[in-house]
Amino acid sequence: MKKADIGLIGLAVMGENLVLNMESKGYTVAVYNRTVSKVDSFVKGRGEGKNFIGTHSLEELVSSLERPRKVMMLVKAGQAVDALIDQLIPLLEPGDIIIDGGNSHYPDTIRRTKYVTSHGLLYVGSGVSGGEEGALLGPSLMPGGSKEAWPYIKDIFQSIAAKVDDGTPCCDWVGDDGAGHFVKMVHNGIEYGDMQIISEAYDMMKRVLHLSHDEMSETFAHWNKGDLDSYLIEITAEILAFRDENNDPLVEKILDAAGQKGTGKWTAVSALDAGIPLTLIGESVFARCLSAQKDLRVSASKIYDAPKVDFKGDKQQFVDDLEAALLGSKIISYAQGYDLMRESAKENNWDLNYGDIALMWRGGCIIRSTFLGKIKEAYDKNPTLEHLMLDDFFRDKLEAAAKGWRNVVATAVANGIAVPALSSALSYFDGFRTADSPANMLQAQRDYFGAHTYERKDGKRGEFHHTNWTGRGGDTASTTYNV
Ligand code: 2AM
Repeated sequence: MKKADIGLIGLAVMGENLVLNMESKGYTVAVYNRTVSKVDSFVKGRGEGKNFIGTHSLEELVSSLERPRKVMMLVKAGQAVDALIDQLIPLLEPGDIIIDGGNSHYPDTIRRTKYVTSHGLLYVGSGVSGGEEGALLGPSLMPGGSKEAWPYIKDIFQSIAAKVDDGTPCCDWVGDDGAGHFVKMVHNGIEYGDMQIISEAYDMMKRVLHLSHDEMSETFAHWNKGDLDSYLIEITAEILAFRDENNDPLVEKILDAAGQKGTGKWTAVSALDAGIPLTLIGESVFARCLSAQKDLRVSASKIYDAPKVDFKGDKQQFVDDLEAALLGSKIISYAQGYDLMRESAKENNWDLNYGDIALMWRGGCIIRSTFLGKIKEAYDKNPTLEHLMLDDFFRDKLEAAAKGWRNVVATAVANGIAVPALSSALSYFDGFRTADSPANMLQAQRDYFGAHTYERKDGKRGEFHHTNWTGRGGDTASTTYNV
């Protein structure tokens, strides 16, 4: 019997769709699932008449595979992955490849790569983005781990991945050990940010401009033809136009308490650990947390006065300003995300290709957009670009957006409307382009109360001074640390 090109464990919806995608590209796939009845129902159901080999044990799965064997897991992140790895190791031979396509946290993938490779096998942790539909029709794939595995899985991965207009697949090797899952995590964080800024713009359109849902939908649809062209803007236009059975906009009936699965939080935590100002994504995570405190907010809304919304400006101009605010904030968010990737790559010894990462996100995934093409161009132009905001194209865009963006934030503040992401992004922009920050005061305070020392503007970097500010503190300096 013909052996399978790859094996898959985990026939939940992502797994099923991914193997259907592989099969449609000419690969034979062996499938296995813990609850084995699912194997038969899949092979006789959606897999009917197709090149699948249904297997009822891990032994059977492994023995049905072409060498080097490639076994991909798409199971619940966490314990299940470790358990499966332990079951697979004795069944596999040196050079065989275990792939984790689930939503694993990257430190786990770093640990598992070490563990699996210590047994002579190869390990790949791959981010898979694009949801169920992406899995079936073309996801964005972000594989990392044992680089020696890449030549063996490259054709399968790139053939099932989404393609951009010129046919380039949204999948390339990301880097060692946990790099693939790390980049997927940052992608999810950026997704949180994009969704939050869009929600804030919608809030302003509704509460400041009193636009109808059709007008809002048309505005987003129009923006989708410009710099903001992206999947999330497109679905926002559709959501705003969607009516329920009573012909009311459904979105207004949805409870404003956001859920989260934790990848945005992981991104923010990584940024805190790495000492990188990832403010927009951080605010987006916290905005979801505040939204979830619905009961508290309802109580507070009864005891605090809200400023009366009063807008006297030009509506169309303000819509244009909102577009500018979204674009400016989006640039900040991606610049911060790339800053985090750069720092984490340094810490983990990953050789990340930032242009390729933009290309992997260009199609297939939730944050797909034409904007990412511009990021790719920036890194193609200068592969060692230190920060996206130092690129000419993005500088010009930020400069052009600033006026409208400031007006949006000022209007929101004056009218008592929370815009945490749009406003913190603007603060970051202003902080970033300011050579002299007020941190001299912080340093003075730290030295005053804790003898933490400071460097001088007229001195050499690395030369620390302590002042006996009160005449009582003595001259002994304490140690300091820099994040
Ligand atoms: P199941 O159908 O037997 O529950 C998503 O939950 C997928 O992960 C499902 O295919 C599920 O299998 C699988 N899964 C969850 N925990 C697992 C485990 N400990 N071992 C193997 N597969 C697991």
